[in-house]
Amino acid sequence: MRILILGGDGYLGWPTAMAFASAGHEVCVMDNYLRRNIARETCSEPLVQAPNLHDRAEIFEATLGKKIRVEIGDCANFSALETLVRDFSPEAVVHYAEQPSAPYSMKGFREAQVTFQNNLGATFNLIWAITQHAPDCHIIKLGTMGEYGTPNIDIEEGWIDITHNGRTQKFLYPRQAGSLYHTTKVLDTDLLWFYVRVYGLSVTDLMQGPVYGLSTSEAEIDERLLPNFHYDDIFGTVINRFLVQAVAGIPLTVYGKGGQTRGYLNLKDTLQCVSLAMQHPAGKGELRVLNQFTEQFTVNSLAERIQRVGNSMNLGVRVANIENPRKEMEDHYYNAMHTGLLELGLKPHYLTDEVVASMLERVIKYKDAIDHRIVMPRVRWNEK
Ligand code: USQ
Repeated sequence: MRILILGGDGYLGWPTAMAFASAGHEVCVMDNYLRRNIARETCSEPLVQAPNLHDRAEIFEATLGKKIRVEIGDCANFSALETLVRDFSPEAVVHYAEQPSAPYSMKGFREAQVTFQNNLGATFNLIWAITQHAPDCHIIKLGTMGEYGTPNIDIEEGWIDITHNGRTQKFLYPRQAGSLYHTTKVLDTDLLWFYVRVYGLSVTDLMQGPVYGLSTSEAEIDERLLPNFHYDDIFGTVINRFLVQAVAGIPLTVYGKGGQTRGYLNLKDTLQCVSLAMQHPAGKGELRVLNQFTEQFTVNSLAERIQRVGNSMNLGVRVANIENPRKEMEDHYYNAMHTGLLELGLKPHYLTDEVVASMLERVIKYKDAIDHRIVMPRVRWNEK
């Protein structure tokens, strides 16, 4: 298949590009280096600096013998995206091209504006480029479990039947996100749903939880192909941060009471999920929503697990409940459905002690590169 990956330089985008190319697909990636620029601007560099996208593609071709076409360009610029869609004529598009950091989006007006314009602009332009030049193309959009927030009822898989005054209809499950970043994903979903109804697009919205992991099978072949592993407060997701903190001797930064519950998944499972969505496309005129995570944890239970495994490796891990920089519930009900991807064939890689130990081992290799200054939270939700 011809697969276009938007945001192909990212933590998820690059491993996805490699996985599809090594499976024999024709892959083109587009990226504007927004994450790299924000990382530089906010001193949030990854643990290991990745080669640029052209170099990554060259290394990949030299080691695996498969090509990945690279386009450096901005999806929020319609003519750049339209030209590529017309020229490449994708059969599927994976849309990761969004500013992915909740803390960055809450830093101030300029950061909120960048997030808003980039994320909504990219999604809007993609919809129009596909409508005009590749109307049969399946759009696989990375949404987030954070769109639902933490409601006091079970979270369904995208849709809910509502009975009101004796009449029943299916609606998108209510969304109430906890950051401007997460809110842009809610708006993306609404845009997609509108254009699915009007133009009969075929869309899968993957509501993904926080991802963890340092490697994928293609990256094992050459270290220069590793995903961008962030542990700072801006781009680092909580498990990745805790792994680095455990190795660096920094007490694990549990925000507030630590009862915040989320659905998590291994990076390897992100690749499986996107591939399963691709193999089983949404129908025409369908917005299919799949909740993409494999296990639910509280932040406290993650910290306890990483502490226990770290201590068995003599790391002397400590845990500290620090003031929560975010506005979020620290103790709440959470029960989210996630059967859709399992029914499509997902075989989860769970967060076992062995998996935690192997991730810690890998971080230990790069211990000297850890920058202690970028670990503690630098952004507060209620400071403007
Ligand atoms: N947390 C801590 N300590 C830390 C970092 C985070 O207690 O040092 C807590 C947060 O307060 C939150 C939970 O851990 O309650 C998860 O935080 P996170 O930073 O791992 O995840 P989040 O900011 O929600 O965003 C990440 C990705 C984002 C993706 C999202 C999925 O950066 O792109 O959309 O995970 S979800 O959270 O399901 O919306």
